[in-house]
Amino acid sequence: MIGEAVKLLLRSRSAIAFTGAGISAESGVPTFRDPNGLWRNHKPEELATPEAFKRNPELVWDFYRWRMELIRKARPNDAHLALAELERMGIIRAVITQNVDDLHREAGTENLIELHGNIFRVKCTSCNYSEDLKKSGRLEEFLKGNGVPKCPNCGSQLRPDVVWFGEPLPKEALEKAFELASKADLVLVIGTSGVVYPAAYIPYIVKERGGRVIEINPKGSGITPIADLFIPLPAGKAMRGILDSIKKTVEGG
Ligand code: BJW
Ligand code: ZN
Repeated sequence: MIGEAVKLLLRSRSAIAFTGAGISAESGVPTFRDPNGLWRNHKPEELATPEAFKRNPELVWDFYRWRMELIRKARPNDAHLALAELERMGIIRAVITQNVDDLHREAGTENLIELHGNIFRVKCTSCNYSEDLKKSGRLEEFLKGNGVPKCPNCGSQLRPDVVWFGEPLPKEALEKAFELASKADLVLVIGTSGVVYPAAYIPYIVKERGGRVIEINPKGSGITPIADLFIPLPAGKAMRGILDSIKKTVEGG
């Protein structure tokens, strides 16, 4: 199976990767819909919708501060690192992620498209203020605070710069993702349940245009029915195997 994936990747000319929460599971970041996932204890409609934020912004901020703390301590795993290496080798063109955890960037992926935002960015609910807390150096200060943070520009409530249910995805990111998908001859789908749209259209677009779909996930997903190759392994293990084998092939030949 790994051998087949390697063959397809080496033959491809415009491969992309499409990732979800499962790629960060081995970094200790909980997924959403697995048995121990985030939605087991928290209802999405109580935390990940604009209505929930209006109703109880304190609760929503408690949830996001807790996740920021957890994600801040996480490190990219072999799967994030392998994708970055495959990009440097010219084998993968871009990583399109649904994740907000910044781990692809930390791993060194350069052409990264974040469809659902980034948990380390905040934006104002009234004006167009936005802040990258890692870049501004205010993450520590921010995490120590409590309650609902206020906009330094206009005093309104700040919110996490992530995409909640019922909200549009960032236009530029979505357009770029669809464009890449429509030109890709292969997509490596890693660790997503493939049930959240419009993101989940990406593998379908690749497939429709005649491209191959390789899926890595210990369990089946909404994408499995269209996968040309399904690798039922954790992301780190599968990607380590793929990268090692590609390196051997490239160096050997
Ligand atoms: C491993 C592993 C290991 C475990 N290795 N793998 C069309 C059809 C139907 C519905 C819709 C549709 N279009 C829109 C909708 C509505 C809605 C939607 O999709 N609903 C469905 C759920 C029914 N979509 C929206 O509302 C979107 N907005 C929108 O459409 O706007 C339209 C609009 C236009 C103009 C004006 C106004 C509106 C927005 C969706 C936003 C999603 N947001 C979240 C939260 C982000 C912030 C945060 O992190 O808090 O995004 S929800 C959550 O789900 C998060 C994820 O990115 C997303 C996907 O989850 P993911 O990554 O797949 O994780 P899991 O947990 O589901 O799966 C993990 C997988 O990993 C599993 O398969 C495991 O087996 C696997 N795994 N260990 C590899 N070691
Ligand atoms: Zn403001």
